[in-house]
Amino acid sequence: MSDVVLYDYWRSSASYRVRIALNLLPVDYRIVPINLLEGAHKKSEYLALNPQGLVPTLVIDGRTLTQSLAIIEYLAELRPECGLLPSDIAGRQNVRALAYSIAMDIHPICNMHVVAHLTTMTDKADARENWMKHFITDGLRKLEAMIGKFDGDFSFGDALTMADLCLVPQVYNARRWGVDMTDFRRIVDIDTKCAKLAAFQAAHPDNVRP
Ligand SMILES: N[C@@H](CCC(=O)N[C@@H](CS)C(=O)NCC(=O)O)C(=O)O
Repeated sequence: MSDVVLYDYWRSSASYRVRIALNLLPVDYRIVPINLLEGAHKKSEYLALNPQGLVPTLVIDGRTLTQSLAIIEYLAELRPECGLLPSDIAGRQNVRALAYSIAMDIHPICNMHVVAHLTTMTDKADARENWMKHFITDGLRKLEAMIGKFDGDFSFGDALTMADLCLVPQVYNARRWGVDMTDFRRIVDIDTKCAKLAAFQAAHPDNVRP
């Protein structure tokens, strides 16, 4: 049994990012499911690992790591040859800007506890769906423009980077909420290319659902 443990929720896009990174490196790991719908992330045992009460948490090298992008950067520094972060300072800045536009601008306002709070403030039955569609569409439009500055098969050139590890779970989430993807040609194209890769397939929520 692997010593590397990922505390994960199958539908969590932050967990999905880390699953792809682990598969790409590759690092052998086992998943401990944390069921967000049952509140497992708020139990004291889990809070002892991750005081924010968010998934994912990765235990690796005897360390307990939180925050998906900080985890991916840890893995990228552990194995620089994986190329998840480019070797040059300007390339790394570009990749982080793309990744952060998803992980720090779209994801937090569409998070479960944020949207749950929204529904306590309105009686509108479609408030949750409208909120998700609005902010995901707005964020993806901006991401499409950012990616348009770079040529290549993936978000930043012809190699996979941390930006693609954020893009694919965000697209999964967008489709789940019924976002119209017609205007996001580059994003859809990158997602299609990634979907052909084994590391992405193995990380897909349908393949890790407990
Ligand atoms: N910035 C954190 C965000 C983690 C996060 O928000 N995870 C979500 C699932 S995608 C979660 O645990 N949500 C629980 C909640 O909203 O109560 C990261 O990237 O790890």
